[in-house]
This record gives sequence, structure tokens and C-alpha cells, in this order.
Amino acid sequence: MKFTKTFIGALLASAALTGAAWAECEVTLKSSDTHPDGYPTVEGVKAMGEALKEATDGKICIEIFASAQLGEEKDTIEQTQFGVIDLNRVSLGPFNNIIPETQVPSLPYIFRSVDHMHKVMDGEVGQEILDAFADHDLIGLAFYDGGSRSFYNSQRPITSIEDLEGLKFRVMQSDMFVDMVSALGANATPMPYGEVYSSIQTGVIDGAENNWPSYDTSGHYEVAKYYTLDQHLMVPEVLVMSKMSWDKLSEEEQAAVREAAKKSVEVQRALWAEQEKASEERIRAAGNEIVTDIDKQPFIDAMGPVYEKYVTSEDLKDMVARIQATE
Ligand code: GTR
Repeated sequence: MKFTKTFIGALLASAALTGAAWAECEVTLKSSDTHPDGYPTVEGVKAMGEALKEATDGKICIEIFASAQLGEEKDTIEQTQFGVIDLNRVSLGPFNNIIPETQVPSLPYIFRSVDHMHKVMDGEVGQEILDAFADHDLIGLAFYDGGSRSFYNSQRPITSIEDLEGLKFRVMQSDMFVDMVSALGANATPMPYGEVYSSIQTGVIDGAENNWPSYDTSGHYEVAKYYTLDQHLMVPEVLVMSKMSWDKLSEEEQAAVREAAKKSVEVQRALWAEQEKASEERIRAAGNEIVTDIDKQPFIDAMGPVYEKYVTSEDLKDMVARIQATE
């Protein structure tokens, strides 16, 4: 491709403008996301950045590194703990092995509906989970929507739990998800998100599991044409800040960060609902085979051993009971 002088000029001008925009801010928080620009989680953090800049009279800005530019989730979490990355928008899944409280909303079929999930995550249980990050050099700021996750694969339509037998699925790097897939009679391989496409393409795995927007924007729908809406997980997304970066801010600025994060939740949720529909439409139009009519009860019944293995302490049992009692 040959670039015209005007095009290069425009590029330089926009680079200079972006540079100037950051330069105006005394503090620029570096934020990571595995998803591309335009994805609801990225747009949510952008909204937070605008709110924060306004609240601090232009002193604190957020610069987002989308599309896993700073690495895969598990690695970026470590970098956030070390203060190399200031903010990180990730799934709760990769925290499961280090922060037990994050396992609870990551349990299969724990939420009855999106409304139920919102009530729990916006209430005291959600706050307790955000607070649990503090023991791990992180500050939990807010939860975003991540829809329901269902299985997709390249081999065959899954119309019942029996159809899962023998298939190999990628899961997030969480032991609980490995056990979840085993309990359903399939095999699981934990793997970073960025390796899933080529692993399905080359037959290393048969498929993975995710929500509509991720199935769409990752391109996984191109290599795994069968999607069954068994909706086994409804794992919230979380926005965390490095404790090291947090400690550099004044109390007033910390309050502004919390407030801006909370404000962005509304924006993200609205965008999420739109994106779910748009992604579903695109994938259906692409001709993928979608199984909607699936009896979930056998899937739910198979999850007993997962709850027994992971919900062990009194605190976690109590949290599960409170979630189940939430109307
Ligand atoms: C997506 C989630 C990402 C990432 C990904 C995965 O739904 O938004 O943060 O966790 O799933 O499966 O790795």
C-alpha cells in the first residue's frame, strides 16, 4: 500500500494530538484489555477515563492498550500486581486460582438471570469480592457485564450433555473450569485467549466456550461453527487497579477513581446489551449452527462435584447461600 502525503500528514497530526492530550495530564494510567477497540469493556474504560479526567480537572487520564498489546490476562494480572500496568480489565476467571472469593460468581449456573447477577454484584457480596483484591496488591474497582458463556466446537452440534463426550475444550486458566468441563464428560485444556483460534484451526482442541461478543470478535466462530446455548457460566468482568499505582494518589484522587469506575458501569452495560445482539446477528448470518433448544437440567445436575470441591470454607458456603437467597 502506498500512503499519500496527506494521509501521512493526517497521521502525524493525530499522533501529535494524542501526544498532546496525554501530555496535558500529570498522571496517565496505563490500562490493559484483551479485547479490541470498540468492544464494550474497552469502551467502558474509555468512559471511565473521560469521567476521571473531568473530575480531576484534567490531571488524571487513562490510556488504554487494547487487543492484548500488554499480554495475555494471566500475565497482565501479575504486571498489575507489580505496578507495571496501572489498570486492568479482565475476567474474574483468571483470578480463581489466587483469590478464592472470585470463584463464587464464577461457579457454573450460580446466577438465575442477568438481573440476579446484577443484584448480587451490585450488592454486599459484590463489594466483599472487590475488597478481597486488597490482599493481593490490587484494588477492585467495578464489575462489568460479560454475558453467559456457552460451548462452541468444530466437530458437531451439541444437543445434549452426551454429545460433549470426548471433545476437547479450551478453558480460561482456572482449575475450577477444568473440573467443570470434566464433570460434563469432556476434556479441558487451560490456555490463553490469544492461542484459541489457531488451536481450533489446527485441531489441537475441538472448541472453547464464551459469550456471543467474544465468539464473534475473536473470529472463533469462523473455525468452530457449532454453538450450543447451554449458558453454563455467567462470569462477571472486573476492573482492577494496581495497589502500587493507587498508593501514589491522594485520597481525593482515589475517591475520584472509584467514582469514575462506578459511573462507567452503566455505559458498559448498555453497550454490552447492544453488542450481544449485534454479534448474535452477525454469527447467525454467517450460517453457523446454533442450538438454542437445550435441556439445561442435566448440565446443572452434573455440577455438584464442582461445588463440593471449590465451595469448601464457611465463608464461601455463606456467600453461595446469600447469592441463592437473593431474589
Ligand atoms: C472473554 C472475557 C475476556 C477473557 C476471555 C477468555 O469473555 O471478556 O476477559 O477472559 O473471555 O475466555 O479468555
